[in-house]
Formats: sequence, structure tokens, C-alpha cells
Amino acid sequence: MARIVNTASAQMGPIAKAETRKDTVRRLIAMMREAKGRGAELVVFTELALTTFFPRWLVEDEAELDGYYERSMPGPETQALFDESKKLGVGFYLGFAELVEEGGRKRRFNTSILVDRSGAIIGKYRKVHLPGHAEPQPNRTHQHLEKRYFEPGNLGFPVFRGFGGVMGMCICNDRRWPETYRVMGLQQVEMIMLGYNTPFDHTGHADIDGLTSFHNHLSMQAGAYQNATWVIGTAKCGNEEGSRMVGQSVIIAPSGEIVAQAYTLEDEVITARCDLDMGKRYRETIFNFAKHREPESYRLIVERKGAIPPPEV
Ligand code: CDV
Repeated sequence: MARIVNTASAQMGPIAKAETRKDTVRRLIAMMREAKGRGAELVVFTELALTTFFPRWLVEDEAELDGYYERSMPGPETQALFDESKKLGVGFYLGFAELVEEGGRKRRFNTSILVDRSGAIIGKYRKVHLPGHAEPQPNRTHQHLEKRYFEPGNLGFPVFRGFGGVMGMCICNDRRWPETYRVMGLQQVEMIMLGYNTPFDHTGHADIDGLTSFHNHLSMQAGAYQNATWVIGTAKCGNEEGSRMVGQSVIIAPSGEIVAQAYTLEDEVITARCDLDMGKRYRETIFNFAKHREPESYRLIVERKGAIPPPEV
């Protein structure tokens, strides 16, 4: 019997700095209801879905900075989302800034959770690849201070049993790195969920920044195909406090094909009927890791045994 997960990607338009958590959670709930109305049992929200993308600013006041983080999940302002999830029987992926006290000090992570259809948290991930800088850069209209505001994730890339399959998570910049998908691929992942906030001017090089939309899809489609997994990529997009961010949220099949795509730069729900057994077919044929993958050869290459030596420079 086919294992179908009716899945939604709930793209989010800009969140203004002044927007309250309550208002933002209301927007998330409205999209969850729409997704349910269209038959979805799982909704993928974006990275840092509860606030504006605050790493674009230097925030020096600690109390102000702390205001962007969640100290508990669910917390007073997010409980309503969990209640709605349980009421509707719709699970979700949610990205948020996490603040925990560990070893007598504050620790900050860029985190996502996976919640099942009964409103219970069944998985947690902390972003590994943190882009940007720890110090503000001169001549930038918007900063990207993720290295200042977060520690690299310390949970690896775990997978979780849920929704009748093997589920994985990553966050934004992680999607550009092949090892993100492969580490989960080696654990038989069947669906990878991710949220992103991607400005169009990140590198400052027109030739690279001009390809922002292309690279967005290229990395996710390659990751899906090469690891025989569904990939659900959800943007926060549009003009957020003067920073223009890419949209084009997508649902990608294990074939690498885009089967649903957002066409606005606003709150928009897209859905697809995701057959987890489609990934299984790819795993049993072209991407049968056990049969065709040669870890021993990789080891020899890494150790430079039998490899052509690099040219003198
Ligand atoms: N939030 C992100 O991780 N954004 C990065 C940008 C800065 C390049 C991304 O990979 O989309």
C-alpha cells in the first residue's frame, strides 16, 4: 500500500519588526487551517518563523536580543499553534530562535522542531551551517549576524520516525551542503523539511547574487534526487524591513522534480500528495547505496592512496 503524506509548505511573507508573536502565530494558524482544508496532515513553516529575521541587525542590548528567542516550546505565545495542531490533526515543522540555560550559561541556537498530528514534539534539530559574520561588516545595508547570535548546532542530523516514514530536518544554509542530505540519506530519510530566509544581496557580488533563485532550487533538487528523498523547502520572503528575500517555496519529489511551487512573495500555502514509496523505488535502483556506493574507494581517495597527486603550484 502506498505511503502517502499529504504535505503543505506554508510560505511566509515579511514579518515586520513591530509585529507581535501573537499576530505571527495567528498567521501560522490561518495557514495551518488552509492546509487542513486542502487535505494536508503536515505543514512545513519557515526558519525563524516567529519573528522578523533579526540577524540582519546589530542588537547590542541583551534584553532586546533575548526578546527574539523562545525559552520554552510550546511557550505562552506558541501554545495556540500546538492546540490547533491537535484539534485539526495536522503536524508541523517550525523554525525558531532557541535560548536555553546549560552549564550555567545562556546558549542560543537556530532550531526547528517536528510536531506530530497529536500536537506532540517528536524531533528537534539545531542549525549546523551558520552563514554570515560575528561582527558587523562595513558597507552593508543589512548585516547577517547569525555567527554572533547562534552557536553551531550540536545535535547532528538525526532522523525521526513519524507520518508513516523517516523524517529529517535542516535549516536554510544547510540546504546548500551535500553532506546535510547525505548524512540523513545514509539513515534512510524519506522526507527532509527545511525553512529559509535568503536575501538577494548576500554575497555582494552581482554575478553570484543574480543567481539566488537558481541556486535555491538547484541545491534542494540535487539533494532530493541524489538521496532519493522528498524535500519540502519553505521561504520567508518579500521585502522585510528593506531586505528583499527570495520566495519560490517548493515541494520536490525524489526524482528531483518540483511538484508544487509558490508564485507569490506573501503568505501562501502549497500542497502535494507525497508518496514515500517513490523514494524507496529510487533507493532500490539507481541509488541503491549498499550496492553501488563504494565507501572504501572514498577512504582511499581521502588518504590519497591510489589517487593522482595534486599538481605542484
Ligand atoms: N538564513 C540563511 O541561512 N541564509 C543564507 C544566506 C545568508 C546565504 C542562505 O543560505 O540562504
